Amino acid sequence: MKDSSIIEKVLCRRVYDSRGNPTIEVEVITKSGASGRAICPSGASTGNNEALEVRDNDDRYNGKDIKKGLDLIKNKISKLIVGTSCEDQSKFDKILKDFDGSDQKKLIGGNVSTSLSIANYLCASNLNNVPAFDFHAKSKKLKIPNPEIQIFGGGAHSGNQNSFQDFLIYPIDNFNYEEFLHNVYQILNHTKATLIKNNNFFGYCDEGGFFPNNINQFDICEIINESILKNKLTPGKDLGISIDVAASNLYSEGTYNLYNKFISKNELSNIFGKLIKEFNVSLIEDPFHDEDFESFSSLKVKNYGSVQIIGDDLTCSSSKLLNKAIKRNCIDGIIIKINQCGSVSEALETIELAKKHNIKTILSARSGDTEDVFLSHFAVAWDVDMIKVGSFSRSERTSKWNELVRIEENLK
Ligand code: 2PG
Ligand code: MG
Repeated sequence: MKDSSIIEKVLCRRVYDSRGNPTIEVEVITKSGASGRAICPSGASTGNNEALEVRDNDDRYNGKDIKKGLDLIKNKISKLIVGTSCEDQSKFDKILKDFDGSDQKKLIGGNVSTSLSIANYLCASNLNNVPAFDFHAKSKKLKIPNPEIQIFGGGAHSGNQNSFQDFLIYPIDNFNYEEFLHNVYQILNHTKATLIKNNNFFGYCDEGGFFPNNINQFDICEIINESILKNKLTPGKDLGISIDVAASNLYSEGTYNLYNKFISKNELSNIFGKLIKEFNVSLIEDPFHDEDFESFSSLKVKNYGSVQIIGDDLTCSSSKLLNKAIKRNCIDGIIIKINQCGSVSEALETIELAKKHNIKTILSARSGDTEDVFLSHFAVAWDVDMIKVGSFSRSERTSKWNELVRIEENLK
């Protein structure tokens, strides 16, 4: 172990996410003065099996304060970490995992372990003077992953409206990043003009996409398709529409509440069929609630054309759940959120398993995110297929798109 890599100090503090909720920032500092800093993001539509957040549940910040987490880091965890090498990420993450001892980071919280784990990873990359996008890179030919960008929000990101959660666009094939961003800009602005013309512009959801007021999934996709066409591109050929149903939020006791109408999983499945056949939807994330592996699998088998089924709440970035989904032939792709599993090592394990089985990997931000840009770096270094960070507005989103602009300059 290099002496310079030995961790000397761990600092932590309360900072705030894009919803103004308190969250944890950690700094890991080595003897030689190298450091790494990371802020943990936070989800609103969380999967049942994801790592739990440690929150104070007292009268500050509506119970959402994270002082307990900060105390844990200061009084217990830093003692276990100081003196180890920041270059041994698996050992670092194992210390956290063993200290916690549960499946869902019940004791230390996914928010504590994620901020520590990422800060350590960035510390090692800084120590080695290698930018994070190139640190332990998984491919010799680094590239910008295929971006999916949100146009409309909904669901838990719109005050728990009973609608689908995300409507996004992505380039179907080879793409030029700058050109794609320009197209997104045009499409967003055309969409906004349409909403204003129809007296239906009601602001934005948590991730910066338009708020869907009295328009259903078909209306929304129609507006997006029109905006794509207006921009002289062909929906389904140049740009695809991807949706995140986040169906667990709509589900209760055997039915799905879509715009206050209670429908069965078969009726929901028929809606997907129509969206795929008539509205150019080609990626569907979490079409059913997160315990219903069977319906994921039958939708995948039915296929309705060439749609790809993506697991998010279903798989919670866990290699165990991914294995289950692979065995049952449930998904074509998986969302990876580091704080769903709680560490870099666990996220990487899931990504590797997905790649081995030809499952598309999509690295994703959370709806409560921050100015931090590690995600853009990891998406390139870990050679994932796609990146999803929300809309093309709000700085916690554009910070990541902008960082990819900077990274791209270094890939040429
Ligand atoms: C999702 C994410 C991001 P949240 O479900 O994919 O859109 O939302 O962070 O609220 O889980
Ligand atoms: Mg999702």
